[in-house]
Amino acid sequence: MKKVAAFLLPLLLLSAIAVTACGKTPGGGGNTSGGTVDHVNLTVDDFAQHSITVAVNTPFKFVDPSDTGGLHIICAGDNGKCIADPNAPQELADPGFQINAGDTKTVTFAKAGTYKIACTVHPNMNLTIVVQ
Ligand SMILES: [Cu+2]
Repeated sequence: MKKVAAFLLPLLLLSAIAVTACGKTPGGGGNTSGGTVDHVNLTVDDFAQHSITVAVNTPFKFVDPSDTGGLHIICAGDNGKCIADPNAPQELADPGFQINAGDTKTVTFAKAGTYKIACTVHPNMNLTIVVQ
């Protein structure tokens, strides 16, 4: 019996490591090409306090998951407040756009740069988007 346990233990440890390594990639969600992402999920895992890289002049989606999502109001800004950013897409200007669970909002960043994105409903939702 002891021999079986000694054999199984390393296997269990390896399995645990493999599961951990296959965990979520933070900061974004999804289809990547050239290091950029084409959408972000409005979730703690993907949005809050993350930084993502987005391609300039390419449609980019804010996705509010139907199962875990909720009401968000997204704008260019910081810590729950909209801050005017003349380079940001018009949809992100004060007061931002409202989005509900299951909805998707597509915007296009026409100018390269670094954008801070906030949610006026949840001041802890802060996302940095690097457009290149
Ligand atoms: Cu929110």
